[in-house]
Amino acid sequence: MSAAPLPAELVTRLRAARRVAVLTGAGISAESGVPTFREAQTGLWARYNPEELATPEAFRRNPKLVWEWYAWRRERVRQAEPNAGHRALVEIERRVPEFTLITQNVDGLHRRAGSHNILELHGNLFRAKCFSEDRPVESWPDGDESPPRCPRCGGLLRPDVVWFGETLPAGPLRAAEHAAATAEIFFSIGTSALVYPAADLPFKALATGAAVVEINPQPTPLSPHVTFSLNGAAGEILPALVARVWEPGGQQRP
Ligand code: BJW
Repeated sequence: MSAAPLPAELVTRLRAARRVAVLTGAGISAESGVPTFREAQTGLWARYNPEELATPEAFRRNPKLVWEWYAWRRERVRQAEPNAGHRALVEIERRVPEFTLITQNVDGLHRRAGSHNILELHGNLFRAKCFSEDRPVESWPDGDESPPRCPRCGGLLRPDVVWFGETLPAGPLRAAEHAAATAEIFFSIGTSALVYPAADLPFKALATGAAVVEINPQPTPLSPHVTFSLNGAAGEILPALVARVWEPGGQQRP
């Protein structure tokens, strides 16, 4: 049962919708045991601020530290499984004719859950690229060197993610902006809505007349602007929404 009541108008509009776009952030993976970006880190990493590690300057200063932070995060994600929130988005994609899943997450859990039309705006933890040449590498040696070296030029490898001050991949960003501007319903799920240009997407959707739905247990800077605010965990609210909209017998009594 959902923590928040599901507005009847949202249920009706989602049932009829032909174009839906969804923006996800770290909160959707929280119920898989993956820490969100801005929550306090634990263990070895507790004394570091993630915003100060996710920059090219941090990598230049201390490439080993930054590489090892990402190696630690990769390991945590490897041990995690997609949760009910990820799976509910797979169900929505099956039912809506044009569905775009825009994610800021680098954990790959949407794909592992079975989503198809995914735009990864901030890259992926499981890929690496050369810091000097800015070109992806197919694989890298898991040997003594940290970070490993680029097999082409011998430069340092870095995770293929988008750090602060770097531009987002142009194709996925353009596609995300198009999906936001043409959606009838736009969901912002599990994101603090602080980081641009992703944080601008719900406003692009609002500007073209979409209903914007936020799912988050905490208010964000987007909250005052949304059409429907569902306060609670994505892993509870999304399956309840799918059941209510599409499953016979999933209709809630008023
Ligand atoms: C739950 C839950 C549950 C918990 N269910 N919910 C305009 C204005 C001001 C600044 C800028 C601007 N345009 C650009 C900038 C600069 C900068 C920026 O936005 N800074 C802001 C911080 C102010 N942006 C950039 O630099 C971007 N580049 C760019 O714009 O290039 C051109 C340019 C450059 C310079 C100047 C101007 C233009 C690049 C941004 C790249 C962000 N990269 C990161 C790291 C990726 C790799 C990694 O993971 O290490 O992406 S930062 C980090 O934040 C990560 C995330 O994807 C991103 C968003 O975080 P997210 O997902 O929202 O996570 P949290 O932890 O913040 O929030 C979790 C939420 O979940 C919370 O709200 C919880 O309540 C909720 N939650 N449990 C549902 N169960």
